[in-house]
Amino acid sequence: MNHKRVLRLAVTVAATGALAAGMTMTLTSTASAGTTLKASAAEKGRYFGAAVAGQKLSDNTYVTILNREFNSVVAENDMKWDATEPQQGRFVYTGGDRLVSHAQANGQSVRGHALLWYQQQPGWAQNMSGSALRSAMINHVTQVATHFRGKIHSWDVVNEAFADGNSGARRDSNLQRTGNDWIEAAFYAARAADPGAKLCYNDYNTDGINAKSTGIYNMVRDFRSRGVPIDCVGFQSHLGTSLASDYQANLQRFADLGVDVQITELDVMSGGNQANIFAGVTRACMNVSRCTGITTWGVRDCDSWRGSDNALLFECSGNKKAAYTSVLNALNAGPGITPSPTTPGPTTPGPTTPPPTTPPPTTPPPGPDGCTASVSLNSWTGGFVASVKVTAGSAGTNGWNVSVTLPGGASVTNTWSATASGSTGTVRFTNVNYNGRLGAGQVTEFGFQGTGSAAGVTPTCTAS
Ligand code: G2I
Repeated sequence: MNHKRVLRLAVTVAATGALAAGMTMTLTSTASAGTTLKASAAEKGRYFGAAVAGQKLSDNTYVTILNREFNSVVAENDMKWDATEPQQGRFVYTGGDRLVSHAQANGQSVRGHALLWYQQQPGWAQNMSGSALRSAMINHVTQVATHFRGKIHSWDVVNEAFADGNSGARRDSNLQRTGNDWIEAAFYAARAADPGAKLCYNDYNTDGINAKSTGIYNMVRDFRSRGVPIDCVGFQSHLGTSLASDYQANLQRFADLGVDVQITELDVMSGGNQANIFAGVTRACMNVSRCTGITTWGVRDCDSWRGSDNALLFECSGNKKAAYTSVLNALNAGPGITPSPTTPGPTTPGPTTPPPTTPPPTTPPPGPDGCTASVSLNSWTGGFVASVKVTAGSAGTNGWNVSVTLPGGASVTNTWSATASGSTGTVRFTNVNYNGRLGAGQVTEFGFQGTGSAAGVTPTCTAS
């Protein structure tokens, strides 16, 4: 307890100093004191994830770290094309379903990886071309995204479609040879199959402003301008011994196109700079308000595809490495995602409730300004997907409800990260178990899909 009081005092002093220095700053942008990666990321409105190899889910040391530190998971291999459709039209979801169950039991969200990729295709697809391959690949996207519908936070719809080097062009592959529009066709198919999932393009060697990242940037800009349904870009960030000085600027230029960005497969060569590079990547993500989460590609060094590079945050024994501490500190020091403009962050000293990962012994009263909600709509003729941001007021929340009144003829058909009561007229959405407890100014998101039009809906948030 004393320890917490000291930390709060330190936060107050830091905030006062910054205000005195004339900076625009809210309490959400001061230091916090999470003690796990997931708690510290969540305090800043982000997730912290790991790639999971299905066979490791029976390893106790591995699972203990996974559940203690990570609130997002992605299948390292189990949702790829060769794993999910080994023979054409025969779908196998054993590994993917096992990971989703693990995630749901442990309050973790799931990234889907990857619907289409030139590697790890089943043999039958490798041997296909032309219109037969085009229909097989779109069917694959539709079937897999439909199977996991409502369970995936973000899908890597297309992985690694750009060439390395200076061309900035598409990579040659059997997929590319079906026609340059294969990527947008895949995004449209994924949106139709799972309208609630964020749809991402994911690639490597995009760790800064370079020819390859610029090629991708131009594609994303084109997609946004033509309404192709892309919501996010993943930066794998398999890194060596240095970090490009424009790493953050590169994330920011994509964010400025109106997409979220995520660090999706982070690992870093060991050596003198490892901890600094991990911290630099984390800081860059925290400094970009649309950078919604970081995933490391594995849990411990010995789980990594990079073998002797010792590229991750934990030793095989489970011990935390220096890089772990540097990431945790960077998460704690980073700004939170800025609350929406209608919700100025509190400028007075901190929350009197403990941070969200430490359940308070008694239920604190609802905060003076409860919570606020804002909605962003993705609409088409006859339907819509609504993403709702819930921002806690200065006392945080133990739970929340958001009500929306839909126009006549509109109806909610699907909800994620919240529970809906009712489907027409006034519909009330209540937090699920892992996103009800929010720290002061913290943001969480849920969504719903519907038929009809939701134009003009205004959400009302109530905290408990
Ligand atoms: O290559 C690193 C990553 C680059 N970005 C996309 C990711 O999907 C990719 O992950 C790696 C996995 O970490 C490896 O585990 O993708 C590799 C495939 O290209 C995965 O390796 C494969 C082996 O090639 C297979 O022989 C093996 O059966 O892992 C399989 C399962 O252990």
